[in-house]
Amino acid sequence: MAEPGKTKFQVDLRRHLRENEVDDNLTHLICEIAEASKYIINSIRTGDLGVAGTSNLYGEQQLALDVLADRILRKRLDHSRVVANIMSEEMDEIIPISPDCEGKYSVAFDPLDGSSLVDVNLAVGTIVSISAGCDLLQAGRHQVAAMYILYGPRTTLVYSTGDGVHEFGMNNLMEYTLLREDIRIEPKGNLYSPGGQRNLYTPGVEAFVSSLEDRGVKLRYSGGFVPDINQVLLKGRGIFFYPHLNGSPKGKLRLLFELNPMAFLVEQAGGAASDGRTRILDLEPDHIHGRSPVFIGSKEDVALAEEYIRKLDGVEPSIVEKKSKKQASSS
Ligand code: AFP
Repeated sequence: MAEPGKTKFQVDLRRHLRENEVDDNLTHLICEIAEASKYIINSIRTGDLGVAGTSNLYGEQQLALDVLADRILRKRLDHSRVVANIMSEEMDEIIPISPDCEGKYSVAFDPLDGSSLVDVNLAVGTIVSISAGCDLLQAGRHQVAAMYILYGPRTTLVYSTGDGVHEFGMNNLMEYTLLREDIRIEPKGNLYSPGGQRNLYTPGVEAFVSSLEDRGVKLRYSGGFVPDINQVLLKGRGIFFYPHLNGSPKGKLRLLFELNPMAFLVEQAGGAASDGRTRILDLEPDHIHGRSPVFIGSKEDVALAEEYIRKLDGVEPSIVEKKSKKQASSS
Protein backbone atom coordinates (compact mmCIF):
# COMPACT_ATOMS: atom_id res chain seq x y z
CA MET A 1 0.00 0.00 0.00
CA ALA A 2 1.11 3.64 -0.49
CA GLU A 3 3.49 5.10 2.16
CA PRO A 4 1.93 7.53 4.67
CA GLY A 5 1.75 11.02 3.22
CA LYS A 6 1.84 9.74 -0.36
CA THR A 7 -1.47 9.22 -2.08
CA LYS A 8 -1.80 5.84 -3.74
CA PHE A 9 -1.57 7.48 -7.14
CA GLN A 10 1.94 8.87 -6.54
CA VAL A 11 3.34 5.39 -6.03
CA ASP A 12 5.63 4.51 -8.91
CA LEU A 13 6.32 1.02 -10.17
CA ARG A 14 9.60 0.41 -8.29
CA ARG A 15 8.15 1.67 -5.02
CA HIS A 16 5.08 -0.53 -5.45
CA LEU A 17 7.23 -3.60 -6.04
CA ARG A 18 9.35 -2.80 -2.98
CA GLU A 19 6.31 -2.11 -0.78
CA ASN A 20 4.98 -5.50 -1.82
CA GLU A 21 8.32 -7.06 -0.84
CA VAL A 22 9.01 -8.42 -4.31
CA ASP A 23 12.44 -10.06 -4.65
CA ASP A 24 15.13 -7.47 -5.54
CA ASN A 25 16.22 -9.20 -8.75
CA LEU A 26 12.60 -9.59 -9.89
CA THR A 27 11.94 -5.92 -9.05
CA HIS A 28 14.95 -4.94 -11.13
CA LEU A 29 13.82 -7.17 -14.02
CA ILE A 30 10.25 -5.78 -14.10
CA CYS A 31 11.58 -2.21 -13.96
CA GLU A 32 14.04 -2.93 -16.78
CA ILE A 33 11.17 -4.20 -18.96
CA ALA A 34 9.20 -1.06 -18.07
CA GLU A 35 12.22 1.03 -19.12
CA ALA A 36 12.47 -0.85 -22.44
CA SER A 37 8.82 -0.02 -23.14
CA LYS A 38 9.72 3.67 -23.32
CA TYR A 39 11.94 3.01 -26.34
CA ILE A 40 9.26 0.80 -27.91
CA ILE A 41 6.75 3.60 -27.49
CA ASN A 42 9.03 5.98 -29.35
CA SER A 43 9.53 3.47 -32.17
CA ILE A 44 5.74 3.07 -32.49
CA ARG A 45 5.04 6.80 -32.40
CA THR A 46 7.76 7.73 -34.88
CA GLY A 47 9.18 4.52 -36.31
CA ASP A 48 9.17 3.12 -39.82
CA LEU A 49 6.04 1.04 -40.43
CA GLY A 50 7.74 -0.71 -43.28
CA VAL A 51 8.57 -4.38 -43.49
CA ALA A 52 11.88 -5.50 -42.04
CA GLY A 53 12.59 -7.83 -44.95
CA THR A 54 12.74 -10.79 -42.58
CA SER A 55 10.12 -13.30 -41.45
CA ASN A 56 9.58 -15.09 -38.17
CA LEU A 57 9.17 -18.82 -37.61
CA TYR A 58 5.51 -18.61 -38.61
CA GLY A 59 6.46 -17.21 -41.99
CA GLU A 60 4.91 -13.87 -40.99
CA GLN A 61 6.77 -10.90 -42.46
CA GLN A 62 8.45 -9.16 -39.56
CA LEU A 63 7.46 -5.52 -39.51
CA ALA A 64 10.33 -3.21 -38.77
CA LEU A 65 8.59 -2.47 -35.46
CA ASP A 66 8.45 -6.17 -34.52
CA VAL A 67 12.16 -6.51 -35.07
CA LEU A 68 12.94 -3.20 -33.36
CA ALA A 69 10.83 -3.98 -30.29
CA ASP A 70 12.40 -7.42 -30.07
CA ARG A 71 15.89 -5.94 -30.25
CA ILE A 72 15.13 -3.30 -27.62
CA LEU A 73 13.84 -5.87 -25.15
CA ARG A 74 16.57 -8.41 -25.79
CA LYS A 75 19.30 -5.79 -25.26
CA ARG A 76 17.70 -4.66 -21.99
CA LEU A 77 17.32 -8.20 -20.69
CA ASP A 78 20.83 -9.12 -21.79
CA HIS A 79 22.31 -6.26 -19.72
CA SER A 80 20.01 -6.68 -16.71
CA ARG A 81 22.37 -9.16 -14.93
CA VAL A 82 19.34 -11.05 -13.55
CA VAL A 83 18.31 -13.09 -16.60
CA ALA A 84 19.28 -16.70 -17.38
CA ASN A 85 17.43 -17.44 -20.64
CA ILE A 86 15.13 -15.47 -22.92
CA MET A 87 12.71 -16.52 -25.62
CA SER A 88 10.96 -14.18 -28.01
CA GLU A 89 8.02 -14.87 -30.29
CA GLU A 90 10.10 -13.27 -33.03
CA MET A 91 13.02 -15.69 -32.64
CA ASP A 92 13.35 -19.37 -33.55
CA GLU A 93 14.97 -20.62 -30.35
CA ILE A 94 15.76 -19.97 -26.71
CA ILE A 95 18.64 -17.50 -26.24
CA PRO A 96 20.97 -18.27 -23.29
CA ILE A 97 22.11 -15.18 -21.40
CA SER A 98 23.75 -16.70 -18.33
CA PRO A 99 24.51 -20.34 -17.37
CA ASP A 100 23.92 -19.40 -13.75
CA CYS A 101 20.29 -20.12 -12.79
CA GLU A 102 20.42 -19.34 -9.06
CA GLY A 103 18.54 -16.11 -8.23
CA LYS A 104 18.02 -15.42 -11.91
CA TYR A 105 14.90 -15.40 -14.06
CA SER A 106 13.96 -16.62 -17.54
CA VAL A 107 11.71 -14.52 -19.73
CA ALA A 108 9.38 -15.40 -22.63
CA PHE A 109 7.97 -12.40 -24.44
CA ASP A 110 6.00 -11.20 -27.40
CA PRO A 111 7.71 -7.86 -28.05
CA LEU A 112 4.90 -6.28 -30.04
CA ASP A 113 1.75 -8.35 -30.18
CA GLY A 114 -0.72 -7.16 -32.81
CA SER A 115 2.00 -5.24 -34.64
CA SER A 116 0.00 -5.44 -37.88
CA LEU A 117 -2.54 -3.13 -36.18
CA VAL A 118 -0.08 -0.25 -35.79
CA ASP A 119 -0.47 0.94 -39.36
CA VAL A 120 -4.22 1.32 -38.82
CA ASN A 121 -3.56 3.07 -35.50
CA LEU A 122 -5.10 0.43 -33.24
CA ALA A 123 -3.71 -0.48 -29.81
CA VAL A 124 -0.88 -3.02 -29.49
CA GLY A 125 1.12 -4.42 -26.60
CA THR A 126 4.16 -6.18 -25.16
CA ILE A 127 3.46 -9.42 -23.27
CA VAL A 128 5.95 -10.88 -20.78
CA SER A 129 6.07 -14.19 -18.90
CA ILE A 130 8.68 -14.59 -16.09
CA SER A 131 9.86 -17.86 -14.53
CA ALA A 132 12.43 -18.40 -11.79
CA GLY A 133 15.67 -20.10 -12.82
CA CYS A 134 16.57 -21.40 -16.26
CA ASP A 135 13.60 -23.51 -17.35
CA LEU A 136 11.26 -21.85 -19.85
CA LEU A 137 9.59 -25.02 -21.13
CA GLN A 138 7.33 -25.69 -18.17
CA ALA A 139 3.60 -25.39 -17.44
CA GLY A 140 2.41 -21.83 -16.88
CA ARG A 141 1.53 -22.50 -13.24
CA HIS A 142 5.28 -22.29 -12.52
CA GLN A 143 5.49 -18.63 -13.60
CA VAL A 144 6.46 -16.21 -10.82
CA ALA A 145 5.28 -13.06 -12.59
CA ALA A 146 3.58 -11.80 -15.73
CA MET A 147 3.04 -8.36 -17.17
CA TYR A 148 1.99 -6.47 -20.25
CA ILE A 149 2.39 -2.94 -21.54
CA LEU A 150 -0.50 -1.59 -23.59
CA TYR A 151 0.33 1.11 -26.16
CA GLY A 152 -3.08 2.69 -26.62
CA PRO A 153 -4.49 6.20 -26.26
CA ARG A 154 -2.70 5.94 -22.91
CA THR A 155 0.31 3.77 -22.17
CA THR A 156 -0.44 1.45 -19.26
CA LEU A 157 1.44 -1.38 -17.57
CA VAL A 158 -0.24 -4.27 -15.73
CA TYR A 159 1.71 -6.76 -13.60
CA SER A 160 1.31 -9.49 -11.06
CA THR A 161 3.93 -11.34 -9.02
CA GLY A 162 1.27 -13.65 -7.57
CA ASP A 163 -0.13 -11.14 -5.09
CA GLY A 164 -2.91 -9.46 -7.04
CA VAL A 165 -3.00 -7.57 -10.34
CA HIS A 166 -2.02 -3.90 -10.47
CA GLU A 167 -2.25 -1.23 -13.20
CA PHE A 168 0.10 1.69 -13.78
CA GLY A 169 -0.19 4.62 -16.18
CA MET A 170 2.67 6.43 -17.88
CA ASN A 171 2.75 10.12 -16.93
CA ASN A 172 4.19 13.05 -18.86
CA LEU A 173 7.64 12.29 -17.41
CA MET A 174 7.35 8.74 -18.81
CA GLU A 175 7.15 7.33 -15.26
CA TYR A 176 4.70 4.53 -14.46
CA THR A 177 2.49 5.53 -11.50
CA LEU A 178 -0.13 3.39 -9.77
CA LEU A 179 -3.68 3.63 -11.12
CA ARG A 180 -5.41 0.55 -9.68
CA GLU A 181 -4.50 -2.18 -7.21
CA ASP A 182 -5.96 -5.67 -6.86
CA ILE A 183 -8.03 -5.64 -10.02
CA ARG A 184 -10.86 -8.21 -9.85
CA ILE A 185 -12.92 -9.99 -12.53
CA GLU A 186 -16.55 -10.82 -11.72
CA PRO A 187 -17.78 -14.39 -12.31
CA LYS A 188 -20.15 -13.47 -15.16
CA GLY A 189 -19.49 -11.06 -18.02
CA ASN A 190 -21.40 -8.70 -20.28
CA LEU A 191 -18.98 -8.62 -23.22
CA TYR A 192 -17.32 -11.22 -25.40
CA SER A 193 -14.28 -10.99 -27.64
CA PRO A 194 -14.52 -13.80 -30.28
CA GLY A 195 -11.37 -14.56 -32.30
CA GLY A 196 -11.18 -16.64 -35.44
CA GLN A 197 -13.61 -17.07 -38.34
CA ARG A 198 -17.10 -17.87 -37.13
CA ASN A 199 -17.79 -20.17 -40.08
CA LEU A 200 -15.00 -22.39 -38.74
CA TYR A 201 -16.43 -22.64 -35.22
CA THR A 202 -17.21 -26.15 -33.96
CA PRO A 203 -20.77 -26.94 -32.81
CA GLY A 204 -19.79 -26.45 -29.15
CA VAL A 205 -18.26 -23.00 -29.70
CA GLU A 206 -21.12 -21.95 -31.98
CA ALA A 207 -23.67 -22.92 -29.31
CA PHE A 208 -21.65 -21.06 -26.66
CA VAL A 209 -21.67 -17.87 -28.74
CA SER A 210 -25.42 -18.16 -29.37
CA SER A 211 -26.00 -18.51 -25.61
CA LEU A 212 -24.00 -15.30 -25.00
CA GLU A 213 -25.96 -13.41 -27.65
CA ASP A 214 -29.27 -14.72 -26.24
CA ARG A 215 -28.12 -13.24 -22.90
CA GLY A 216 -27.54 -9.85 -24.55
CA VAL A 217 -23.74 -9.99 -24.08
CA LYS A 218 -22.05 -7.43 -26.32
CA LEU A 219 -19.32 -8.20 -28.88
CA ARG A 220 -16.11 -6.23 -28.38
CA TYR A 221 -13.12 -7.31 -30.53
CA SER A 222 -10.14 -5.22 -31.65
CA GLY A 223 -7.90 -7.92 -33.13
CA GLY A 224 -5.24 -7.13 -30.52
CA PHE A 225 -4.85 -9.68 -27.72
CA VAL A 226 -3.46 -7.14 -25.23
CA PRO A 227 -6.20 -4.47 -25.58
CA ASP A 228 -8.89 -7.16 -25.72
CA ILE A 229 -7.68 -8.82 -22.52
CA ASN A 230 -7.08 -5.42 -20.91
CA GLN A 231 -10.72 -4.57 -21.60
CA VAL A 232 -11.92 -7.71 -19.76
CA LEU A 233 -9.57 -6.99 -16.85
CA LEU A 234 -10.32 -3.27 -16.48
CA LYS A 235 -14.06 -3.58 -17.13
CA GLY A 236 -13.91 -6.31 -14.50
CA ARG A 237 -15.86 -8.88 -16.49
CA GLY A 238 -16.23 -10.56 -19.90
CA ILE A 239 -14.59 -13.30 -21.91
CA PHE A 240 -12.03 -13.44 -24.71
CA PHE A 241 -11.67 -16.56 -26.78
CA TYR A 242 -9.69 -17.72 -29.77
CA PRO A 243 -11.05 -21.26 -30.05
CA HIS A 244 -10.12 -24.50 -31.74
CA LEU A 245 -11.42 -24.12 -35.30
CA ASN A 246 -12.30 -26.63 -38.00
CA GLY A 247 -8.96 -26.92 -39.75
CA SER A 248 -7.01 -25.35 -36.86
CA PRO A 249 -7.57 -27.53 -33.77
CA LYS A 250 -4.91 -25.55 -31.85
CA GLY A 251 -6.35 -22.12 -32.65
CA LYS A 252 -3.85 -19.30 -33.22
CA LEU A 253 -2.40 -17.93 -30.00
CA ARG A 254 0.96 -19.08 -28.60
CA LEU A 255 1.01 -20.77 -25.25
CA LEU A 256 4.34 -19.56 -23.85
CA PHE A 257 4.39 -15.97 -25.15
CA GLU A 258 0.71 -14.97 -25.01
CA LEU A 259 -1.56 -17.40 -23.14
CA ASN A 260 0.53 -18.30 -20.08
CA PRO A 261 1.23 -14.68 -19.00
CA MET A 262 -2.37 -13.57 -19.61
CA ALA A 263 -3.76 -16.65 -17.86
CA PHE A 264 -1.52 -15.90 -14.86
CA LEU A 265 -2.83 -12.32 -14.68
CA VAL A 266 -6.50 -13.24 -15.21
CA GLU A 267 -6.41 -16.00 -12.58
CA GLN A 268 -4.73 -13.60 -10.17
CA ALA A 269 -7.72 -11.28 -10.75
CA GLY A 270 -10.19 -14.08 -9.92
CA GLY A 271 -10.91 -15.12 -13.50
CA ALA A 272 -10.19 -18.36 -15.37
CA ALA A 273 -8.33 -19.47 -18.50
CA SER A 274 -8.90 -22.75 -20.34
CA ASP A 275 -8.19 -24.35 -23.69
CA GLY A 276 -11.84 -25.47 -23.65
CA ARG A 277 -11.09 -28.57 -21.59
CA THR A 278 -7.96 -27.97 -19.50
CA ARG A 279 -6.67 -25.05 -17.42
CA ILE A 280 -4.17 -23.10 -19.54
CA LEU A 281 -1.64 -22.95 -16.69
CA ASP A 282 -1.64 -26.76 -16.47
CA LEU A 283 -0.80 -27.30 -20.15
CA GLU A 284 2.66 -28.84 -20.64
CA PRO A 285 4.35 -27.10 -23.60
CA ASP A 286 5.48 -29.52 -26.32
CA HIS A 287 7.69 -26.93 -28.01
CA ILE A 288 8.51 -23.25 -27.64
CA HIS A 289 6.16 -22.06 -30.35
CA GLY A 290 3.21 -24.29 -29.47
CA ARG A 291 -0.28 -22.86 -29.85
CA SER A 292 -3.49 -23.52 -27.93
CA PRO A 293 -7.15 -22.61 -28.09
CA VAL A 294 -8.10 -20.22 -25.29
CA PHE A 295 -11.19 -19.13 -23.36
CA ILE A 296 -10.19 -16.52 -20.77
CA GLY A 297 -12.02 -14.11 -18.45
CA SER A 298 -15.06 -14.36 -16.15
CA LYS A 299 -14.92 -17.81 -14.62
CA GLU A 300 -18.61 -18.73 -15.07
CA ASP A 301 -18.40 -17.83 -18.77
CA VAL A 302 -15.27 -19.95 -19.18
CA ALA A 303 -17.03 -22.85 -17.42
CA LEU A 304 -20.05 -22.44 -19.72
CA ALA A 305 -17.80 -22.62 -22.80
CA GLU A 306 -16.23 -25.82 -21.43
CA GLU A 307 -19.70 -27.29 -20.83
CA TYR A 308 -20.85 -26.65 -24.44
CA ILE A 309 -17.59 -28.03 -25.81
CA ARG A 310 -17.84 -31.13 -23.62
CA LYS A 311 -21.46 -31.73 -24.69
CA LEU A 312 -21.23 -30.92 -28.41
CA ASP A 313 -17.57 -31.24 -29.37
CA GLY A 314 -16.97 -34.02 -26.89
CA VAL A 315 -13.63 -35.39 -28.00
CA GLU A 316 -10.29 -33.66 -28.61
CA PRO A 317 -10.48 -30.77 -31.13
CA SER A 318 -8.30 -32.60 -33.68
CA ILE A 319 -10.83 -35.45 -33.77
CA VAL A 320 -13.60 -32.87 -33.91
CA GLU A 321 -11.88 -31.55 -37.03
CA LYS A 322 -11.83 -35.03 -38.68
CA LYS A 323 -15.47 -35.64 -37.65
CA SER A 324 -16.50 -32.32 -39.21
CA LYS A 325 -14.67 -33.13 -42.44
CA LYS A 326 -16.33 -36.60 -42.50
CA GLN A 327 -19.72 -35.00 -41.80
CA ALA A 328 -19.05 -32.51 -44.60
CA SER A 329 -18.14 -35.26 -47.09
CA SER A 330 -21.17 -37.41 -46.14
CA SER A 331 -23.66 -34.51 -46.36
P1 AFP B 1 -0.37 -10.35 -35.04
O1 AFP B 1 0.64 -10.20 -33.91
O2 AFP B 1 0.12 -11.22 -36.16
O3 AFP B 1 -0.95 -9.06 -35.49
O4 AFP B 1 -1.57 -11.20 -34.43
C1 AFP B 1 -2.20 -10.68 -33.27
C2 AFP B 1 -2.80 -11.86 -32.57
O5 AFP B 1 -1.83 -12.82 -32.33
C3 AFP B 1 -3.48 -11.43 -31.27
O6 AFP B 1 -2.99 -10.23 -30.81
C4 AFP B 1 -4.95 -11.33 -31.61
O7 AFP B 1 -5.79 -11.69 -30.55
C5 AFP B 1 -5.10 -12.32 -32.77
O8 AFP B 1 -3.83 -12.42 -33.41
C6 AFP B 1 -6.10 -11.83 -33.78
O9 AFP B 1 -6.18 -12.81 -34.78
P2 AFP B 1 -7.21 -12.61 -35.98
O10 AFP B 1 -6.61 -11.51 -36.81
O11 AFP B 1 -7.24 -13.95 -36.66
O12 AFP B 1 -8.53 -12.23 -35.38
